[in-house]
Amino acid sequence: MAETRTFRIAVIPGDGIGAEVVPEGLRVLDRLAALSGGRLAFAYESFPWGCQHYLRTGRMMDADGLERLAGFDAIYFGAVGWPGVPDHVSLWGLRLAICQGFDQYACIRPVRLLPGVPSPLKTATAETVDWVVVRENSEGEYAGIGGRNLAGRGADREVAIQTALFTAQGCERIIRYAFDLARTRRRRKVTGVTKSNAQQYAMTLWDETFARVAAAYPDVETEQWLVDAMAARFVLRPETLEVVVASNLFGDILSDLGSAIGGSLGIAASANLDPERRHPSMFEPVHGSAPDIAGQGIANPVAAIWTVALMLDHLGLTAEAALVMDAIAATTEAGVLTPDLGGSATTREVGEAIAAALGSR
Ligand code: GGG
Repeated sequence: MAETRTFRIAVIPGDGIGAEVVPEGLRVLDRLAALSGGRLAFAYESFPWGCQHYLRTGRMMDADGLERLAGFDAIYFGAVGWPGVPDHVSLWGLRLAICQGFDQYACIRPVRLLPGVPSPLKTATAETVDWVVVRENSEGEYAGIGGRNLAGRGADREVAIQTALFTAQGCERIIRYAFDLARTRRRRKVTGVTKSNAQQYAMTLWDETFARVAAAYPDVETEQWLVDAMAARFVLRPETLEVVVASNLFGDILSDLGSAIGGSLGIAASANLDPERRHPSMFEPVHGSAPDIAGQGIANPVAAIWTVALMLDHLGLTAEAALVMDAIAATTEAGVLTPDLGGSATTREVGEAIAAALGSR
């Protein structure tokens, strides 16, 4: 019998529905291992980090968190944020601490319309809604540089400065990543997105870097768009999009819009990659902790399971990743959907249906 390949996965369910959807992703991984005839195994270690941990210990993750995560093959993350802990404390203390600490500079967010899923766009089809947002994930508007001062003069005279940081190297590496990704897609096309008419320093650096990188990829079609126009284009001409590369904040906003066009935030998956593989990469659904539906067992696990497919791809298990995507599509096509998509299935029922569809393929 072939030797078993064991992948070590750090699991951080986090807050709210993170703890409900992550088990469904693990169910799918376990099913793949069971179907592999001993070829594959996944060894998990779970970390209880998140807002409850913060309320108990004063930290979103333990002080040696990065050291403990460093030896894993991948990190599987749920969601962060819970009422009672300020959102900037929870985000910086966990998700950003890991993404920035491990220099996971490429955040990959595919946008697709799955079979059987209704889109709010009446013209949307699987052919017209199929692109990837590449979000810069290490600097930009998330550099965390700034401060608040002068509150002593009265609340109405306080000042705040929040500075974005754009480096030529930071721009170049994410734009190169986008071009390399475009070479693997049906159309070789990259659209760079900025707001360089208003942001004349940082975003012109991005635009000029984009033009320089583009010159090294003559086989790839390119465009440079302003973010406001790009938001409208997502809705009006989605069929013209293939790989969209944008700064940290713009990429985040555009990918939420893309998720909504794909039917629901409950579907959208993401990968926070260290493409150079110096550190483990982290895989998480795009959605947050959704306190409004947490605990009801109705959160959509598709995003978390699609995220598993992105993780498998990164681990070199491309056939298994394709199997997971096929199983998701078979399940949505069969109408096994959670309430956000107009169905009545529970989180667990959708997870079980996807795991079962793996075995029938
Ligand atoms: N699973 C993603 C998640 O929990 N996101 C929380 C959030 O608020 N993210 C904002 C951001 O990363 O920009």
